[in-house]
Amino acid sequence: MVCTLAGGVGAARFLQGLARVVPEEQITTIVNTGDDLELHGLYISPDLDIVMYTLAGLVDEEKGWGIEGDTFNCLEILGKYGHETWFRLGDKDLATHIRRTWLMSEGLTLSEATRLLCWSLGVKIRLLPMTDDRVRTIIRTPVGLMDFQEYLVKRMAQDEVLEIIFEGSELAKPAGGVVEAILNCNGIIVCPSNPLVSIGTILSLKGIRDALMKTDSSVVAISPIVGGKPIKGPADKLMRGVGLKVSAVQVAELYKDFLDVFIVDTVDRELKSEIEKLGMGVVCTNTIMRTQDDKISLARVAIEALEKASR
Ligand code: FO1
Repeated sequence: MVCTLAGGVGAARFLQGLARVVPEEQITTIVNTGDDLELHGLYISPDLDIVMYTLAGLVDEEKGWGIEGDTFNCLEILGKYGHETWFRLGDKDLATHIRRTWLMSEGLTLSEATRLLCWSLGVKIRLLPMTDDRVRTIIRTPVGLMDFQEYLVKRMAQDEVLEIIFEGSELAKPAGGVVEAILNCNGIIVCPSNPLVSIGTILSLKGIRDALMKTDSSVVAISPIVGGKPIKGPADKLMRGVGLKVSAVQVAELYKDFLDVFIVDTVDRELKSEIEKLGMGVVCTNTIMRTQDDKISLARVAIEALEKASR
Protein backbone atom coordinates (compact mmCIF):
# COMPACT_ATOMS: atom_id res chain seq x y z
CA MET A 1 0.00 0.00 0.00
CA VAL A 2 1.36 3.43 -1.00
CA CYS A 3 0.08 6.60 0.63
CA THR A 4 0.42 9.94 -1.17
CA LEU A 5 -0.14 13.56 -0.12
CA ALA A 6 -1.56 15.70 -2.88
CA GLY A 7 -2.63 19.15 -4.04
CA GLY A 8 -4.01 19.76 -7.54
CA VAL A 9 -2.48 19.66 -11.02
CA GLY A 10 1.12 18.52 -10.26
CA ALA A 11 -0.09 15.78 -7.95
CA ALA A 12 -2.75 14.62 -10.39
CA ARG A 13 -0.18 14.26 -13.20
CA PHE A 14 2.18 12.33 -10.93
CA LEU A 15 -0.65 10.03 -9.76
CA GLN A 16 -1.50 9.26 -13.40
CA GLY A 17 2.01 7.82 -13.70
CA LEU A 18 1.91 6.11 -10.31
CA ALA A 19 -1.32 4.35 -11.27
CA ARG A 20 0.65 2.69 -14.11
CA VAL A 21 3.41 1.48 -11.76
CA VAL A 22 1.39 0.39 -8.70
CA PRO A 23 -2.11 -1.18 -8.88
CA GLU A 24 -4.63 1.64 -8.29
CA GLU A 25 -6.32 -0.30 -5.47
CA GLN A 26 -3.04 -0.14 -3.55
CA ILE A 27 -2.83 3.68 -3.57
CA THR A 28 -4.41 6.02 -1.01
CA THR A 29 -4.21 9.74 -1.70
CA ILE A 30 -4.78 12.39 0.96
CA VAL A 31 -5.94 15.57 -0.77
CA ASN A 32 -5.83 19.23 0.29
CA THR A 33 -9.25 20.80 0.90
CA GLY A 34 -8.07 24.26 2.00
CA ASP A 35 -8.85 25.56 -1.52
CA ASP A 36 -12.53 24.49 -1.28
CA LEU A 37 -15.19 27.12 -1.83
CA GLU A 38 -18.95 27.61 -1.98
CA LEU A 39 -20.36 29.31 -5.06
CA HIS A 40 -23.93 29.39 -6.48
CA GLY A 41 -25.02 27.35 -3.44
CA LEU A 42 -22.63 24.53 -4.45
CA TYR A 43 -19.73 22.94 -2.59
CA ILE A 44 -16.64 22.93 -4.84
CA SER A 45 -13.47 21.03 -3.97
CA PRO A 46 -10.97 21.95 -6.74
CA ASP A 47 -8.06 19.70 -5.73
CA LEU A 48 -10.24 16.62 -5.18
CA ASP A 49 -11.88 17.28 -8.56
CA ILE A 50 -8.59 17.84 -10.40
CA VAL A 51 -7.23 14.53 -9.09
CA MET A 52 -10.52 12.68 -9.69
CA TYR A 53 -11.00 13.99 -13.26
CA THR A 54 -7.36 13.29 -14.13
CA LEU A 55 -7.52 9.69 -12.90
CA ALA A 56 -10.89 9.20 -14.61
CA GLY A 57 -9.38 10.39 -17.92
CA LEU A 58 -11.82 13.31 -18.08
CA VAL A 59 -9.56 16.26 -17.30
CA ASP A 60 -8.80 19.11 -19.68
CA GLU A 61 -5.11 18.15 -20.02
CA GLU A 62 -4.03 21.56 -21.26
CA LYS A 63 -5.44 23.56 -18.33
CA GLY A 64 -4.96 20.71 -15.84
CA TRP A 65 -8.40 21.37 -14.29
CA GLY A 66 -12.03 21.13 -15.43
CA ILE A 67 -13.44 18.63 -17.92
CA GLU A 68 -12.13 18.26 -21.49
CA GLY A 69 -14.43 19.89 -24.06
CA ASP A 70 -16.71 21.42 -21.41
CA THR A 71 -19.01 24.31 -22.29
CA PHE A 72 -20.03 27.27 -20.11
CA ASN A 73 -23.71 27.80 -20.99
CA CYS A 74 -24.97 27.53 -17.43
CA LEU A 75 -22.36 30.01 -16.17
CA GLU A 76 -23.35 32.46 -18.92
CA ILE A 77 -26.97 32.51 -17.72
CA LEU A 78 -25.89 32.61 -14.06
CA GLY A 79 -23.97 35.75 -15.04
CA LYS A 80 -27.17 37.28 -16.42
CA TYR A 81 -28.77 36.59 -13.03
CA GLY A 82 -25.96 38.55 -11.38
CA HIS A 83 -23.90 35.59 -10.08
CA GLU A 84 -20.11 35.84 -10.05
CA THR A 85 -18.54 34.15 -13.08
CA TRP A 86 -14.79 34.56 -12.44
CA PHE A 87 -14.53 30.93 -11.30
CA ARG A 88 -15.06 29.09 -14.59
CA LEU A 89 -17.37 26.20 -13.80
CA GLY A 90 -18.22 24.26 -16.94
CA ASP A 91 -21.58 22.59 -17.60
CA LYS A 92 -20.22 19.05 -17.08
CA ASP A 93 -18.13 20.10 -14.09
CA LEU A 94 -21.26 21.60 -12.48
CA ALA A 95 -22.81 18.11 -12.40
CA THR A 96 -20.07 17.03 -9.97
CA HIS A 97 -20.68 20.01 -7.68
CA ILE A 98 -24.47 19.49 -7.79
CA ARG A 99 -24.06 15.79 -6.96
CA ARG A 100 -21.56 16.45 -4.13
CA THR A 101 -23.70 19.26 -2.65
CA TRP A 102 -26.82 17.08 -2.83
CA LEU A 103 -25.05 14.13 -1.15
CA MET A 104 -23.73 16.40 1.59
CA SER A 105 -27.17 17.98 2.11
CA GLU A 106 -28.46 14.42 2.67
CA GLY A 107 -25.98 14.14 5.55
CA LEU A 108 -22.96 12.48 3.91
CA THR A 109 -19.49 13.71 4.83
CA LEU A 110 -17.11 15.06 2.18
CA SER A 111 -15.21 11.73 2.43
CA GLU A 112 -18.35 9.71 1.79
CA ALA A 113 -19.43 11.95 -1.08
CA THR A 114 -15.92 11.68 -2.59
CA ARG A 115 -16.03 7.87 -2.40
CA LEU A 116 -19.35 7.81 -4.29
CA LEU A 117 -18.19 10.32 -6.92
CA CYS A 118 -14.99 8.31 -7.50
CA TRP A 119 -16.92 5.04 -7.72
CA SER A 120 -19.28 6.53 -10.33
CA LEU A 121 -16.37 7.80 -12.44
CA GLY A 122 -14.40 4.53 -12.13
CA VAL A 123 -11.54 5.97 -10.07
CA LYS A 124 -10.01 3.12 -8.10
CA ILE A 125 -7.33 5.04 -6.18
CA ARG A 126 -8.71 5.73 -2.70
CA LEU A 127 -9.08 9.53 -2.50
CA LEU A 128 -9.41 10.91 1.01
CA PRO A 129 -10.04 14.59 1.68
CA MET A 130 -7.55 15.67 4.38
CA THR A 131 -10.47 16.50 6.68
CA ASP A 132 -14.26 16.46 6.78
CA ASP A 133 -14.16 19.67 8.80
CA ARG A 134 -14.08 23.17 7.38
CA VAL A 135 -10.54 24.45 6.77
CA ARG A 136 -9.98 27.43 4.47
CA THR A 137 -6.71 28.82 3.20
CA ILE A 138 -6.86 32.60 3.58
CA ILE A 139 -4.27 34.98 2.13
CA ARG A 140 -3.50 38.24 3.89
CA THR A 141 -2.58 40.95 1.37
CA PRO A 142 -2.18 44.75 1.55
CA VAL A 143 -5.80 45.05 0.27
CA GLY A 144 -7.16 42.69 2.92
CA LEU A 145 -7.86 39.04 3.62
CA MET A 146 -9.05 36.84 0.77
CA ASP A 147 -10.00 33.20 0.20
CA PHE A 148 -7.37 31.26 -1.74
CA GLN A 149 -9.42 31.05 -4.99
CA GLU A 150 -10.14 34.77 -4.82
CA TYR A 151 -6.40 35.41 -4.48
CA LEU A 152 -5.41 32.91 -7.21
CA VAL A 153 -8.20 33.08 -9.80
CA LYS A 154 -10.22 36.28 -9.29
CA ARG A 155 -7.21 38.54 -8.63
CA MET A 156 -4.72 36.39 -10.61
CA ALA A 157 -2.20 36.20 -7.74
CA GLN A 158 -1.36 39.90 -8.30
CA ASP A 159 -1.43 40.92 -4.61
CA GLU A 160 1.58 40.87 -2.34
CA VAL A 161 1.31 37.97 0.13
CA LEU A 162 1.76 39.02 3.76
CA GLU A 163 0.53 35.90 5.56
CA ILE A 164 -1.05 32.50 4.88
CA ILE A 165 -3.75 31.46 7.34
CA PHE A 166 -5.31 27.99 7.59
CA GLU A 167 -8.63 29.01 9.09
CA GLY A 168 -10.19 26.20 11.11
CA SER A 169 -7.12 23.93 11.07
CA GLU A 170 -6.57 24.11 14.84
CA LEU A 171 -9.88 22.42 15.55
CA ALA A 172 -10.15 20.27 12.42
CA LYS A 173 -9.53 16.54 12.66
CA PRO A 174 -7.95 14.52 9.85
CA ALA A 175 -10.69 12.61 8.00
CA GLY A 176 -11.26 8.98 8.96
CA GLY A 177 -8.52 6.77 7.49
CA VAL A 178 -5.98 9.58 6.93
CA VAL A 179 -3.68 8.99 9.92
CA GLU A 180 -4.21 5.21 9.60
CA ALA A 181 -3.11 5.36 5.93
CA ILE A 182 0.12 7.13 6.93
CA LEU A 183 0.83 4.72 9.76
CA ASN A 184 -0.10 1.48 8.02
CA CYS A 185 1.23 1.83 4.47
CA ASN A 186 4.48 0.53 2.95
CA GLY A 187 5.67 3.92 1.76
CA ILE A 188 4.63 7.58 1.54
CA ILE A 189 5.10 9.93 -1.40
CA VAL A 190 4.64 13.69 -1.06
CA CYS A 191 3.58 14.73 -4.58
CA PRO A 192 5.13 17.73 -6.38
CA SER A 193 2.52 20.16 -5.01
CA ASN A 194 2.71 23.61 -3.47
CA PRO A 195 4.66 23.13 -0.21
CA LEU A 196 2.74 25.90 1.58
CA VAL A 197 -0.88 25.93 0.37
CA SER A 198 -1.29 22.28 -0.66
CA ILE A 199 1.07 20.08 1.39
CA GLY A 200 1.42 22.77 4.10
CA THR A 201 -2.35 22.82 4.58
CA ILE A 202 -2.44 19.04 5.05
CA LEU A 203 0.52 19.27 7.48
CA SER A 204 -1.28 21.99 9.46
CA LEU A 205 -3.83 19.43 10.71
CA LYS A 206 -3.22 18.01 14.14
CA GLY A 207 -1.64 14.57 14.03
CA ILE A 208 -0.43 14.50 10.42
CA ARG A 209 3.17 15.67 10.89
CA ASP A 210 3.45 13.44 13.99
CA ALA A 211 2.17 10.43 12.03
CA LEU A 212 4.73 11.12 9.24
CA MET A 213 7.53 11.26 11.83
CA LYS A 214 6.28 8.18 13.69
CA THR A 215 5.45 5.84 10.79
CA ASP A 216 7.79 2.91 10.08
CA SER A 217 7.37 3.57 6.34
CA SER A 218 9.83 5.66 4.38
CA VAL A 219 8.77 9.09 3.15
CA VAL A 220 9.84 10.39 -0.25
CA ALA A 221 8.93 13.83 -1.67
CA ILE A 222 9.26 15.31 -5.15
CA SER A 223 10.32 18.95 -5.36
CA PRO A 224 7.74 21.27 -6.94
CA ILE A 225 10.51 23.88 -7.32
CA VAL A 226 12.82 23.40 -10.29
CA GLY A 227 15.71 25.76 -10.98
CA GLY A 228 14.37 28.23 -8.40
CA LYS A 229 10.91 28.43 -9.98
CA PRO A 230 7.62 26.62 -9.35
CA ILE A 231 6.62 24.15 -12.07
CA LYS A 232 3.10 25.66 -11.97
CA GLY A 233 1.20 28.17 -9.86
CA PRO A 234 2.19 30.97 -7.50
CA ALA A 235 4.42 29.03 -5.05
CA ASP A 236 7.22 31.58 -5.60
CA LYS A 237 5.03 34.55 -4.60
CA LEU A 238 3.69 32.70 -1.57
CA MET A 239 7.13 31.50 -0.43
CA ARG A 240 8.71 34.92 -0.82
CA GLY A 241 5.68 36.52 0.86
CA VAL A 242 6.23 34.53 4.05
CA GLY A 243 9.98 35.16 4.02
CA LEU A 244 11.19 31.88 2.47
CA LYS A 245 13.64 31.37 -0.38
CA VAL A 246 12.27 29.87 -3.60
CA SER A 247 14.44 26.77 -3.91
CA ALA A 248 14.37 23.00 -3.63
CA VAL A 249 16.58 23.35 -0.53
CA GLN A 250 13.90 25.46 1.12
CA VAL A 251 11.23 22.83 0.39
CA ALA A 252 13.53 20.13 1.85
CA GLU A 253 13.90 22.32 4.93
CA LEU A 254 10.09 22.49 5.30
CA TYR A 255 9.84 18.68 5.13
CA LYS A 256 13.06 17.69 6.94
CA ASP A 257 11.28 16.48 10.14
CA PHE A 258 9.83 13.49 8.34
CA LEU A 259 11.57 13.12 4.97
CA ASP A 260 13.91 10.23 4.07
CA VAL A 261 14.55 11.01 0.39
CA PHE A 262 14.02 14.18 -1.66
CA ILE A 263 13.71 13.88 -5.43
CA VAL A 264 14.95 17.00 -7.23
CA ASP A 265 15.23 17.82 -10.89
CA THR A 266 18.56 17.23 -12.62
CA VAL A 267 18.91 21.01 -13.13
CA ASP A 268 19.18 21.25 -9.33
CA ARG A 269 21.86 18.55 -8.99
CA GLU A 270 24.37 21.01 -7.53
CA LEU A 271 22.02 21.40 -4.51
CA LYS A 272 22.45 17.70 -3.63
CA SER A 273 25.08 18.05 -0.87
CA GLU A 274 23.31 21.05 0.70
CA ILE A 275 20.08 19.03 0.92
CA GLU A 276 21.90 15.92 2.20
CA LYS A 277 23.19 18.05 5.10
CA LEU A 278 19.56 18.35 6.24
CA GLY A 279 19.66 14.61 6.97
CA MET A 280 18.00 13.04 3.95
CA GLY A 281 18.96 11.19 0.78
CA VAL A 282 18.72 12.97 -2.58
CA VAL A 283 17.82 11.55 -5.99
CA CYS A 284 18.22 13.67 -9.14
CA THR A 285 16.00 12.92 -12.13
CA ASN A 286 13.77 14.65 -14.68
CA THR A 287 10.72 15.87 -12.73
CA ILE A 288 8.99 17.80 -15.54
CA MET A 289 5.98 15.71 -16.61
CA ARG A 290 5.20 16.57 -20.23
CA THR A 291 4.33 13.11 -21.52
CA GLN A 292 2.79 9.94 -20.14
CA ASP A 293 6.29 8.37 -20.20
CA ASP A 294 7.67 11.25 -18.07
CA LYS A 295 4.94 10.60 -15.47
CA ILE A 296 5.61 6.86 -15.39
CA SER A 297 9.42 7.29 -15.12
CA LEU A 298 9.05 9.76 -12.24
CA ALA A 299 6.67 7.37 -10.45
CA ARG A 300 9.20 4.53 -10.95
CA VAL A 301 12.00 6.66 -9.47
CA ALA A 302 9.80 7.49 -6.44
CA ILE A 303 8.91 3.83 -5.86
CA GLU A 304 12.57 2.75 -6.20
CA ALA A 305 13.58 5.47 -3.72
CA LEU A 306 10.96 4.16 -1.27
CA GLU A 307 12.22 0.61 -1.68
CA LYS A 308 15.85 1.61 -1.06
CA ALA A 309 15.16 3.87 1.92
CA SER A 310 14.06 1.68 4.75
CA ARG A 311 13.77 3.28 8.16
N1 FO1 B 1 -8.31 27.82 -12.09
C1 FO1 B 1 -8.23 28.99 -12.76
O1 FO1 B 1 -7.15 29.51 -12.94
N2 FO1 B 1 -9.39 29.62 -13.23
C2 FO1 B 1 -10.60 29.07 -13.08
O2 FO1 B 1 -11.61 29.66 -13.50
C3 FO1 B 1 -10.71 27.82 -12.41
C4 FO1 B 1 -11.91 27.15 -12.28
C5 FO1 B 1 -11.94 25.87 -11.70
C6 FO1 B 1 -13.14 25.17 -11.63
C7 FO1 B 1 -13.19 23.91 -11.08
C8 FO1 B 1 -12.00 23.33 -10.56
O3 FO1 B 1 -12.05 22.10 -10.02
C9 FO1 B 1 -10.79 24.01 -10.63
C10 FO1 B 1 -10.74 25.29 -11.19
N3 FO1 B 1 -9.55 25.99 -11.30
C11 FO1 B 1 -9.51 27.21 -11.92
C12 FO1 B 1 -8.30 25.44 -10.75
C13 FO1 B 1 -8.08 25.77 -9.27
O4 FO1 B 1 -8.46 27.05 -8.92
C14 FO1 B 1 -6.62 25.69 -8.82
O5 FO1 B 1 -5.77 25.22 -9.81
C15 FO1 B 1 -6.45 24.85 -7.60
O6 FO1 B 1 -7.27 25.20 -6.56
C16 FO1 B 1 -5.01 24.85 -7.12
O7 FO1 B 1 -4.69 23.57 -6.81
